[in-house]
Amino acid sequence: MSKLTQSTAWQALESHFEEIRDLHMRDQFAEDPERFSRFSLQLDDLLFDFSKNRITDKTVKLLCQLAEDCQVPAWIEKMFAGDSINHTEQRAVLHIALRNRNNQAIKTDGQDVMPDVRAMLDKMRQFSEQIRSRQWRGYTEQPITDIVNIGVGGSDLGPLMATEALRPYAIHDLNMHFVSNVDENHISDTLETLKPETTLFILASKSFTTSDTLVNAHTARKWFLKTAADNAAIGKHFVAVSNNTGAAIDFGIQPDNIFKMWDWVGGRYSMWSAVGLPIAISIGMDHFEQLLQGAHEMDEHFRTAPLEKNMPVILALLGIWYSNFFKSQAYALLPYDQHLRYLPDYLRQADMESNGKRIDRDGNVVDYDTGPIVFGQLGITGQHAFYQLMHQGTKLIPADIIAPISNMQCIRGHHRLLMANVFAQAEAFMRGKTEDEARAELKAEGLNKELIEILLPNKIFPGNKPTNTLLFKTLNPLSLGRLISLYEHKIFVQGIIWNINSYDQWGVELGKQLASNVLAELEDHNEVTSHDSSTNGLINYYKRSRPHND
Ligand code: G6Q
Repeated sequence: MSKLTQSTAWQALESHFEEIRDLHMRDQFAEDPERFSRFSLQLDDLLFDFSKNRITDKTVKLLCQLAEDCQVPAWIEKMFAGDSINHTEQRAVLHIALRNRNNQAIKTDGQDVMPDVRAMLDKMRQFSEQIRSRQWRGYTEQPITDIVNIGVGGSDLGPLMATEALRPYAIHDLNMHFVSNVDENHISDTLETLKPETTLFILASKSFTTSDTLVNAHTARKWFLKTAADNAAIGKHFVAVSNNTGAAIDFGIQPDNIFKMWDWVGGRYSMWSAVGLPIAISIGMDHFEQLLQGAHEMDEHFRTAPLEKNMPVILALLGIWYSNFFKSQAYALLPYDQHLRYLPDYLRQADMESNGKRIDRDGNVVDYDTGPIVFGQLGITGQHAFYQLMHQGTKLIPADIIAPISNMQCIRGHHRLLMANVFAQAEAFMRGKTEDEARAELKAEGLNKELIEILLPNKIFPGNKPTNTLLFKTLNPLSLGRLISLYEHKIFVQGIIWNINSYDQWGVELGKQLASNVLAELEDHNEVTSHDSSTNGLINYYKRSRPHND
């Protein structure tokens, strides 16, 4: 047995679980009118209601004890102090430095990283302002109208999510595009309507070795040169964000057009760095800095609030409660705002790539569950699709419901109905519908007795399905920054308790390595025999069937 499952705090939680597993939240709410105020936290206008969880005061106390015993506060300090907490890559984890707004030094290996961070922000400001003010001209002296970010995973999902989330702040004569898939349809569909003379490409790749991104980048350059016909024009149309300056220069990017990243920024935590350049161009640097400010405020809260009042800590502990004690396998993210449509994708990567690990920090295989299967979609779309399983299926799926209180558009009738769905769904997940309630409803519909008996079991909802609800005034750079930082730290706390390294990604590296081995075998028409019979069979079928010019 691992240290974690043997610990006093863990075992106390196991016995406590037996005590409360059959409690129904409907009864807990009926017995305690103060439940909402006791189980909710607020940071500025961000309200975190966690009262619709299968918990009591004792649960929260025991979970906080677990966090204490796992030394969460000490680990928070280690992260902020720039220790190499990503031990398998021997790197510090300092996305918090990218949004450090209080000018205090943040050191790693004895070196303050803040001067470099500030220089990067200045460079982003200068560049984004030139593009937005139309001072930056293409090779034919026309201003830029279209920005194409070419990157994948951590170099794509953050800017994609945030530019969409903050669309109302964008200027309308600049169109943002994101190309991540090496499937040629992605780049060719994107380039179809663009003109080389008014297009700017941002090649975002921390390593500058990711083949998907490089293949797309080469295709973009070829497309561009077909019209521009002059390599010198590349300087006005291609910039790079990378830690591998040499490779970016070899590609043909001018040194001045390279925005630096650092080892201590993980891809999926990098939207606060120059990887966020598309965000800065789209919404302007002042708004980008508001995004950083929001994240910084959550960082400060995380660092200073006591465990039981600490939003990321409580969110994390609730996740542990369901994963490890209720043995729930999944976790749903349900935003109720059209502009948050990429949020589930973004947080799915952040969570699953960080905590999808089975080896602990001491090199042992864990004997407990770690990261859940994270999924989600816009709440309204989900309601008409997969909520059925959440309400009446056999699985327990805790969910976070996320919604802004008002929408900028203010078209009468829309936002109220949206919010009505938020409250109604969270309540329905919690209360369910009893047999008596279902019977009364069917009777009220005037159905005959026989039909009522047939329908009745199908109309019962067990309820007792946990949800957190997160509300904030409006979706703006500040509130988005807070929200993303909240989830980043939630993931961190869970990683600490599970004793895993949330900041490496060997599973991703494997994918990069495997594809390049097979790619070499696809170069010719020879029969492949180096794999298992299925892989050989598939490769050979493909080689026989592909068009001759492929
Ligand atoms: C993120 C992951 C991964 C990475 C991409 C792109 O944390 O490591 O999603 O961001 O594989 O890598 P490059 O930026 O190096 O191209």
